[in-house]
Amino acid sequence: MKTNQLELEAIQKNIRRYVGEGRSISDEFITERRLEALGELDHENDSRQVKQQVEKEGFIVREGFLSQELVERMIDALMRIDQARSIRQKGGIFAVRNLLDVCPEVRILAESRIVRQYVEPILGDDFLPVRGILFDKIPGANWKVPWHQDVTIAVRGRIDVDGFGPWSVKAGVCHVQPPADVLERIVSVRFHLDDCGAENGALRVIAGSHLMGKIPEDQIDRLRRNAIEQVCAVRTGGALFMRPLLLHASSQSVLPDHRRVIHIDFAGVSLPGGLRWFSEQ
Ligand SMILES: O=C(O)CCC(=O)C(=O)O
Repeated sequence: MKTNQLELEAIQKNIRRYVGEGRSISDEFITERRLEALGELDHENDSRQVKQQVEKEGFIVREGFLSQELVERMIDALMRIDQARSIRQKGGIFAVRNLLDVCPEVRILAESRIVRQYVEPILGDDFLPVRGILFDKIPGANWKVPWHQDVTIAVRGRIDVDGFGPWSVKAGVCHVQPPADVLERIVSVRFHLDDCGAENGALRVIAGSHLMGKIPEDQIDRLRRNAIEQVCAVRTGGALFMRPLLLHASSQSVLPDHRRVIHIDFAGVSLPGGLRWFSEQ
């Protein structure tokens, strides 16, 4: 997406309007205006393609989704998060959970028009951002994950409802495995804040595996041995759209740099029996 000139013009227009209205200009304000400007462009054809690939293959990469300026703004915003909220390994931060609640700029991103333009064709017009996580990999706080599907969701509290379980608690937040039809109404968008290739812990995926429902754990290994994996390399500013039921894994990074990804789940379904998504507002 080569939007810089149009983006800048729209931002200038919006900033003049807001200053005229006597509103003050904060970091969050500028981020919001930049995202607003991106959302004023027409992404209809591209978002249709994204929807088709997400349905068929379970994932697609879109490079240049966020401008370099927006990436830098998001990194600054992440650095302002209270350190106590992050998850550490040997002193290094490798994850921040509940990102939609602890970083206002991540919520602004999740609720922006540009993101809506891509998520709405996939989930319909009634959807919510329901979980945000920052994943980083750096020497000292490096990690890998084996082949898996994302089968848990974060909820406000435990209510026993048919088809939901087992339950667990992560970082003080209640998690549960919902039935497959709930997971099928979720799409995850992973915004990349650093270049991420095979050496930098990129996600590896098995295309089409999201169509197999919840795969029993003892079948995952056989399945992925008989399948061809694909590496989802994404450059800084790019976004990976994926279904949570897509089989995926990631290796440790062998580079000395950050590998920061803002992972946001969007759901097009409300939960039954009084259950509520954790980040539902
Ligand atoms: O960011 C990664 O490398 C892996 C994250 C992951 O596996 C997940 O979101 O389930």
